[in-house]
Amino acid sequence: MRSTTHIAAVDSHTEGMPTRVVVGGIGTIPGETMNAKRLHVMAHMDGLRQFLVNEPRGHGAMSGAILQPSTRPDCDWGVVFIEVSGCLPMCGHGTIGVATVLVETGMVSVSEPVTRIRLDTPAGVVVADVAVTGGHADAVTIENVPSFATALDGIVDVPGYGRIRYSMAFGGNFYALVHLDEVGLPFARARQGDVLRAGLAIMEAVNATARPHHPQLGGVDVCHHVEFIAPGSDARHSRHAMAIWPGWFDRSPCGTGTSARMAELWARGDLGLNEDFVNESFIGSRFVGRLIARADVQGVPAVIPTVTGRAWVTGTANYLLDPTDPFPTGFVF
Ligand code: PYC
Repeated sequence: MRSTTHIAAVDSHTEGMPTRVVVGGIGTIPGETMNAKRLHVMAHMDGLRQFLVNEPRGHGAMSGAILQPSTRPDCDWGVVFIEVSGCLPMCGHGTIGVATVLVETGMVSVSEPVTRIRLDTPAGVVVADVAVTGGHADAVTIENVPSFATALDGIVDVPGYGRIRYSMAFGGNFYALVHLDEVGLPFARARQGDVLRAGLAIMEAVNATARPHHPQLGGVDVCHHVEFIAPGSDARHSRHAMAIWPGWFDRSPCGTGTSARMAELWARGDLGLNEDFVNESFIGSRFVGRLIARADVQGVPAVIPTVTGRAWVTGTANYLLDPTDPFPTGFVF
């Protein structure tokens, strides 16, 4: 066996969605803040991201998190989120996976019944409260970054679909929120190809005509997620299909998408503080969300969401690169 790269990971899934938690082999990524590290990975280390998430080591819906020393004195660990679509500012299912791995591997000091972990993410500090019994992480509640809506009931012209009504909200990433009825498709996995095509067309049209922009976070200015809301959803219980660039669906209920949806419902006056919001994924797994406080992002009214979900460790692995491997950064199929 020969290898020029050797990366240690603990693999997990959060309500069906994988998080490959990188625990060794990368060293400290340059950058004064976690967002600077994210931008550094995007500019100079993208081959490493691709090596970890693309086939044959990953797959078309792979996601991960690179653990880093925190850049702030008030956090336990730093995290750079990676997935097939790039490096996210924040990832809810990924944070739940990271917190579970940190507890179950003893990489944080564990206390029962709750272990609090403060994480330095590119989008800001995220607090994870892990419910622990006998060393097992039973569930994780994350307190996410300030979330806000930037458009309610906007209209975008989408080639092949016509005028589509959408809302835009930030919950750690920007989300176009679209009722499935708008594109005339059923909430059915059998039609996932059609739903995905509609999602990618909406992303392209929104990014061409009304590209979102975060007022504080550098390099957060694109919509790569369309949350298609299923018929019958309301402000207490919603089902959705989360279409993500360049062409896959979140298997989990999407923590940042749940946060964005709650921010949108709050902006409409349909969801108040301290009310439960159940969000179901395309595969039927669930997160429970809550808005716990108001906030302000440079004059934009915002809310602080919490999201509760579960993750499970699925394996430990060492990912190697043989110098004769013809696919050093893997491939997307
Ligand atoms: O859980 O926030 C999330 C997420 C983003 C993309 C995939 N999952």
